[in-house]
Amino acid sequence: MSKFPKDFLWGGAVAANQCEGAYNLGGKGLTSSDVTTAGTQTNPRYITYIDEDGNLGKYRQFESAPKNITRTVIEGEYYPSHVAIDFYHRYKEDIALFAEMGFKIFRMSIAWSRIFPKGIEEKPNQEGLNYYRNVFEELKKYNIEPLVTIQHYDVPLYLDEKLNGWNNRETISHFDRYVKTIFTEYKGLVKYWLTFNEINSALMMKDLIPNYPISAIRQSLQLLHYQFVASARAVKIAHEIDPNYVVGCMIAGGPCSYPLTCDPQDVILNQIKTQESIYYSADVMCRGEYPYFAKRIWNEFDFKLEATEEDFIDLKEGKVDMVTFSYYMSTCNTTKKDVETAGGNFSMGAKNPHLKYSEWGWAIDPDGLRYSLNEFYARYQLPIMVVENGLGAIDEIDENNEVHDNYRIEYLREHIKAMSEAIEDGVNLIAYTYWGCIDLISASTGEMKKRYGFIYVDKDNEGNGSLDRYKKDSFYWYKKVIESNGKDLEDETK
Ligand code: BGP
Repeated sequence: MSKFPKDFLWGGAVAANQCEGAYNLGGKGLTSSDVTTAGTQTNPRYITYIDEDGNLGKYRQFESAPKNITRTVIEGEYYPSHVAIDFYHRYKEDIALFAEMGFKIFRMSIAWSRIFPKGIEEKPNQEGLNYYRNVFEELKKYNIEPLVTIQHYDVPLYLDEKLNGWNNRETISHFDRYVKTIFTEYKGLVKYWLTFNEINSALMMKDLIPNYPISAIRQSLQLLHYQFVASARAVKIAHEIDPNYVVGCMIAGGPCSYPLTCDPQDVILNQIKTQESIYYSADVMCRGEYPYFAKRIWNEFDFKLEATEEDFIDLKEGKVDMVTFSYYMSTCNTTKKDVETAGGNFSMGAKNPHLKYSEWGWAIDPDGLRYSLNEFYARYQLPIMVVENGLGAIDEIDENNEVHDNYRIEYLREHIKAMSEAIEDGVNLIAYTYWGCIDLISASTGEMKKRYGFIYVDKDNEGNGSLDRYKKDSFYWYKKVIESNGKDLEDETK
């Protein structure tokens, strides 16, 4: 007997800036991704700009920008988002492949700058609205439910440059207009929405970047407040427009970091880190108010929150309907010095001697997924979706255009088992969208070589390739998993 409920939503996930391409077509405005070059596992990505005197330059992503510059596209540089995997033109072919696997749900994002090219216009861009309508209608043809992220690391560049993006309270009103537009436009076509992708990642940068300035931490805390308010307002607007809309928060990583040792100091540190990186954000969005430990965090960074009475009312009235999160790995915290550290998209932490690591150094920990599901459910008692999980690996395509990715099948099988255990534990898990169900651009490195997909896309790190699609072994395997509702996890390719 399958442990998964019969209406469990199996599917996959992508994001606009990592798959669409067509960065300047259909009236779309530039976004921050469009001025970010490709990196590798060892080389950083750069952001390109022009300064006041007309000189062109670039600075490392996540580092502070030079003064008086305008971010811009520079000829001769390679920007992976510009063509990506050209989902913009090939969505019909790709959706047909998802349907062949039996997807019930497909997570994608809307690029804000396709709807409002600069972010600040009064009227939306009709071509952008039409594009997503066509995609949703195509999904509907196959009874695939869209799950739409409203902002997936993709702010209109103009709004970011001129208004200072989410550092400015004014951005909330532009976001209000954006969400009102899409909630009205796509009523009846979309049911599930996520406001901000990995909203809590803003607070993880300080552990990722050495010597991260305290002023940047304060800035992140304020920026997060504006996003919390914008998200809560979006929940309210959604419910006013259609009471059937289900809106979720999207948290990076589960609450599954471990103390490296049983030294109480490590345990306390681990608790503090989990509060800071996960619950600070998730509590506001699920419970409608800042948690009791928020003041300690604010005091630690000597931070004074700029907030209005109305903000707190919005937070209270705009609690999310479900919890969703991305889960790739667990981490370890310790007060000990000189420990080996691990890789990861955000929180790296100490290396766990009990776990194996991916080619990119990310811990592989299916039990951590079961643990996270239980922790989230115990705390919020809301329906849960795992909206990102997957293995980024180097795939080899052979002369028959086959990819034997049994390592991916292995990864996935263990994580599906963990989810089924969590369901048996009593967790109300309703959906699973595997990240990068079709190969796409890596968010952290900008590479193509780091592949997650069930579908291989012929393209390399430099942007060469036919963009043709090929089914990997995992494609057939996942199809069987969906058909059997998570019961048949055997790998016959072995
Ligand atoms: C998450 C992002 C995704 C995605 C994923 C995998 O943090 O929400 O956009 O890319 O990580 O990371 P990467 O692409 O760096 O392998």
